Amino acid sequence: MTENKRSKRYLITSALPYANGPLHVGHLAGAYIPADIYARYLRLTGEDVLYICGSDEHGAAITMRAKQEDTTPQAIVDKYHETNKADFDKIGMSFDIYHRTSSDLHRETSSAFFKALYDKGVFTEQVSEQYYDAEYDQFLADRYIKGTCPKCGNEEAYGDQCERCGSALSPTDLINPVSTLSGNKPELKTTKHWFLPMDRYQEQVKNWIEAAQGTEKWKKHVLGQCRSWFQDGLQPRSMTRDLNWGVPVPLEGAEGKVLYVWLDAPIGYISATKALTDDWASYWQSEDTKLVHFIGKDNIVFHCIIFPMLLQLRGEGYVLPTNVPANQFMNLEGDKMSTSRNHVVGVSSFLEDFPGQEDVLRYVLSMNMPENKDSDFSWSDLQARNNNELVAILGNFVNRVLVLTNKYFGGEIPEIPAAVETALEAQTAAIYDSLKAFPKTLDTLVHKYEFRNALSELMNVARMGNKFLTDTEPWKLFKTDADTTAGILRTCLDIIAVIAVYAEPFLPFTAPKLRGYLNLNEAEVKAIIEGAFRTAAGRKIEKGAHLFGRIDDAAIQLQQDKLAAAKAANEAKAEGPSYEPVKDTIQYDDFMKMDIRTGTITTAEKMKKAKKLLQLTVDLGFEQRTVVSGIAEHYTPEEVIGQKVLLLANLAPRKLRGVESQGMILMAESGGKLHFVSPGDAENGSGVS
Ligand code: B3M
Ligand code: ZN
Repeated sequence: MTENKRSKRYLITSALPYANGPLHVGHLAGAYIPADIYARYLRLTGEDVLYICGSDEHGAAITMRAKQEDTTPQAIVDKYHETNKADFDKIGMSFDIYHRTSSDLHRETSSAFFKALYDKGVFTEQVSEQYYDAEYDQFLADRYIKGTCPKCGNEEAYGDQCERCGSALSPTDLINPVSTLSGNKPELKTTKHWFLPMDRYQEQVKNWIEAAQGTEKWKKHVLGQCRSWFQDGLQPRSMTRDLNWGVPVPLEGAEGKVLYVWLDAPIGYISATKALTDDWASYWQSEDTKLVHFIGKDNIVFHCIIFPMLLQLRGEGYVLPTNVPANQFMNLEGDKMSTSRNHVVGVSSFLEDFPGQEDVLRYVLSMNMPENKDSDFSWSDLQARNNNELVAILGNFVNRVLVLTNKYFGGEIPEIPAAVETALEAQTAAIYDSLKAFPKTLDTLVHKYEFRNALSELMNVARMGNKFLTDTEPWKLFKTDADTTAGILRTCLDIIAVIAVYAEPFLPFTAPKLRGYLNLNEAEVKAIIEGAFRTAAGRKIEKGAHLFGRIDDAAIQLQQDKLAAAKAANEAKAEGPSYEPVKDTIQYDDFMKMDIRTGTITTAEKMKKAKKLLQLTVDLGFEQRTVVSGIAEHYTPEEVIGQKVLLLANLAPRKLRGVESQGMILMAESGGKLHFVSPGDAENGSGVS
């Protein structure tokens, strides 16, 4: 069906996300939804497909998170492997396996892969000066060191890569490097590592990439990045690290050293395939396999140059990628997505706020996919696409056809007289020509990784149906010509049948509903793919339901407020604590009028219809006081029992929600939280001055 020879089997991978934090919509738009569309489409059209993914559980990103959370790397990866796997599942990612690189199988596979290359003399052993943080007694590689990128001046470049210009770096390339552990200027210390002399193997990779363009054109920005690296000249890169978390280097004298995460992680695709099937070699070591890596643009050098270089050097017939259709980045409301700044839309938080609307998110991300340039996710766009496209076009068309078919014909299209068929042919010829041409158009776009255009073509089929229905007005015609009405609805059902089949890769939660409304079975799905299906008389058509619901302004405003609150919190954090100006000067005598005493809270309870107030009893030693305090949004009653406090004891009593409050507890406000000011070990009733 496409100009390229069809492969016998497809091996599809998505970048293994670091198991160090939750997934957000930018991840989905980058490396996961495009791959899932591709895998689902290939399965739908009868291809042999393996779709591989899993957690990337080594590297500095993990150990730094463990340090931040004062826990172990294993605890971090265990937590986020599970949550990411669950989120992928909830959003319909159809991986054949979601594996993990902290598994024994992966460690054995990557260790053996390294050893085989070592035994072939691929690496050079180098004792060199590396940056070292004396305070942490740790060498600094990758994310443990940052500084100014020598290529673009980005002051936040990491030791292995600059995320702004994409340059592959080594720590010693950085200008003004600092340790991300201590913040200190690192010192240089000698250490031994095994380097991949990429300069030595540049030609073989470069030649392969140029030759690969003859099979399938790579995206311009991908090819451009690779060519610019070749232009600059590849440099030797260390394939081992002084870290205690990762795949131990399987060599004598390599204690305390592990494989570089970007050596072991891509091998994770192979170990995951091994975990999935004993037949893994017929995918990875066969020239009939078409390997396609789906990634974000920051992973290009690793998937287009380093990993293919290692596969070439490994030999054993390992397949090299036919294509690496890397996506660019998706921004959020015009700003780069950032988990650390909480400027993200989390996958799980979206699904909590919009339950059952997985396909709304998939649709919006697909229509905005950053296939060749950065794109932007905005809440207003999500609302507009949902309301004006999914609801108003696809949902509306399907619902009207199902309602009318049930209303006029009890859900079963009757026999249509031959004369009516003939008369209708003139009106519907163009529609059936479009339906016949659509699968080829879609196939070409999907095989060119143009998923936005492919989904637009699918939506155009719904637009065509909607227009046909509106133009023919069967709700008016039925009164005078039931037979023609049946013919019109039958054609609309034929249109819906095509949508029901080809929506599967894009809207996997909606497609089964559509197939259910039309009672399409597997054989009929195949017939539709072969273009040999028409809705025959007597087919039971279900009443159906609204596929999508409108999203109102309030729901969008809530999300925009969440982002604004996160932004404000970041700004507050960035500016450091903001201080209230000191109040006007008072005289000593003014202060001496206040009688502040120490006390202990002995009872506490929430007050009815007053979400901010707790009613407390404070023991002053010489008496018990009832106090109403505005701390209910910061503490539960249980949390404050036994709390030592400072009480302004000679404040005039006042009624709050019907309770007389006899004094005021002194609280310190910081970072939006209220903190008790504790008198330490002073006895209850002690005077404060
Ligand atoms: N974990 C980087 C990333 O999450 C890395 C991908 C590995 S794919 C083998 O963007
Ligand atoms: Zn740079």
